[in-house]
Amino acid sequence: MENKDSTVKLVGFWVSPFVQRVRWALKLKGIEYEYIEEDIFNRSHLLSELNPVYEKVPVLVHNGKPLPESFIILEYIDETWKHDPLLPQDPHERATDRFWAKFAEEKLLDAAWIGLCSEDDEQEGAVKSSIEALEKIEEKLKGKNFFGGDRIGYVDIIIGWISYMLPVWEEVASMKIYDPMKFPAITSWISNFREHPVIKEEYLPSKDEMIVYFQWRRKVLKGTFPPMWKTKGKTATFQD
Ligand SMILES: N[C@@H](CCC(=O)N[C@@H](CS)C(=O)NCC(=O)O)C(=O)O
Repeated sequence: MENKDSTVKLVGFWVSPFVQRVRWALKLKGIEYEYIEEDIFNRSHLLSELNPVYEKVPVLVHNGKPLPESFIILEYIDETWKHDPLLPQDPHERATDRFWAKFAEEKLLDAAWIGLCSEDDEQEGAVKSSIEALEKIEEKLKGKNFFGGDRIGYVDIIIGWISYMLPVWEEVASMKIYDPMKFPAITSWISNFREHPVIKEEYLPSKDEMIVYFQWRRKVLKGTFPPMWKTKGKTATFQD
């Protein structure tokens, strides 16, 4: 367990799926930490100091040393507190997990976010692309409780947002990406993930608050992205 002299702080934003990953990882490892809420629309000096390159949350601060970017933070947590590993030990399996995490981020999260913030053809393209990504994830999850098998791990945490945030984006933007009939493996993964004793206990933003927040984000961001389907797949990212 956590060394008494070590301090862990997490700078976050209540509705960020990237911050949520770090919360889950810390909880799965049983690491105590101080949570510091940041107003990302009125950034503090603290965030600019801790993450001068991107000025985004999450930032993990371990013994005074800051680290940004959810993927990197998750790996750092796994390497620092080795019990209850998130990534497999075998190098090829580790690399494969990283592949799926990257795939899900670039092909699903980014596309679904564009879907949330667009309409008409642009939204249609984003929805199509998101469904194609879900099809690949469905194949990968077939016959398994979690991504890596029976234990929850790195990829589950990375794609965990699908289990509670994707339905909100769909509702807010009147789009349909996830169909439980078409994606039975993802459906059972969602229930395994949400019912996991540690995940179940961790904070999640309420659905009502997410709806209000994302309605506002959609309104502000609609039409502000460059047409993604004309830029060779280079997409705008969450919170751009
Ligand atoms: N790739 C980053 C994305 C982090 C990110 O986009 N964070 C958003 C909150 S959801 C943010 O801090 N936005 C503030 C801004 O863009 O100024 C990660 O995985 O940590």
